[in-house]
Amino acid sequence: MSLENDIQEAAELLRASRRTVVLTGAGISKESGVPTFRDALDGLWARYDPMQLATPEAFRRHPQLVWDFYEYRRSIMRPARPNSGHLALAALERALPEFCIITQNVDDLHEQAGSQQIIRLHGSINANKCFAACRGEPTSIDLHELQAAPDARPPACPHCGSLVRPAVVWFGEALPTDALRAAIAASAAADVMLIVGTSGVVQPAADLPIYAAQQGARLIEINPIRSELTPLVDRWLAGPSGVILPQIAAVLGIYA
Ligand code: BV8
Repeated sequence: MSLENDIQEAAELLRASRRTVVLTGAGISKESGVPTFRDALDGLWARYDPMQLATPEAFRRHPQLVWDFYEYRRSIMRPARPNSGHLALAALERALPEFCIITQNVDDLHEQAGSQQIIRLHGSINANKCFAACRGEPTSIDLHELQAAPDARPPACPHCGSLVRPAVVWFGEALPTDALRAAIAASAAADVMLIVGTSGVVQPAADLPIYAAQQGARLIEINPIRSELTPLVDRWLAGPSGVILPQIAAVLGIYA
């Protein structure tokens, strides 16, 4: 089937869908200039594997290196703006009956694009918390409120003196219970799941399409290349989400 026919069919499935869920990964932010998790990072960070840095063990062992890694990624994300893929999803949410995004991403481009119903599986790179969770999990820390040594890398928790860390879910850490529970429930109730820009490698997010398919949902993947999830889906639309999502929305007469 041609890509044009697949886009038409995807639009028809969305038009008929009462409950639509979108699982997004780093690929949807690629056209905003945010490298995906598996893109080789450039400069100083080219020789590091994010998988080795995004862990509590790495932070315990090399707190300044891991803190600097996140400051580097924050510096890349700061100027990034939503691309036409993010904007198309926000427009689809406004037009379709029940619509939510489950994101693996730690950037805030879905929020910037105007999406409202967002389940964040892996936290936010723009937030920070106490590594010791001294006032419960999460003990959120606003860097602007730090009096003592705000430029320390990493800063110290103003309550207990422990290290401040990015409020993201590292490998080996449990996902937020409420978010994972909501994501599983939304996936199991969906008529259609769009799977956008994810390699489908990271668990337990990669299981969500299985929950959807088990309850009869139609799965539509948007990714320029095959992923671990492609064998599961009803339709794989091979291309960039910043191009394909607006085309799907346009078939429905929906424009960002
Ligand atoms: C946990 C925050 C348990 C940090 C991230 C089985 C069950 C449970 C766990 C495991 C399991 N097997 C293995 C595990 C452990 C591990 C895991 O999954 N490892 C993998 C590598 C095998 N999982 C965990 O550790 C999770 N925790 O399960 O805990 C537990 C329970 C109780 C108590 C204690 C512990 C935690 C996982 C969360 C990790 N944190 N992010 C940070 O960002 O720094 S995940 C991180 O990687 C990203 O956030 C992102 O979510 C993920 C990368 O995935 P993608 O988003 O898919 O990105 P990727 O680069 O891989 O792919 C991009 C895709 O986009 C590509 O396919 C590309 O083709 C496509 N693309 C490119 N351009 C475009 C495009 N698509 C569309 N348009 C384009 N233009």
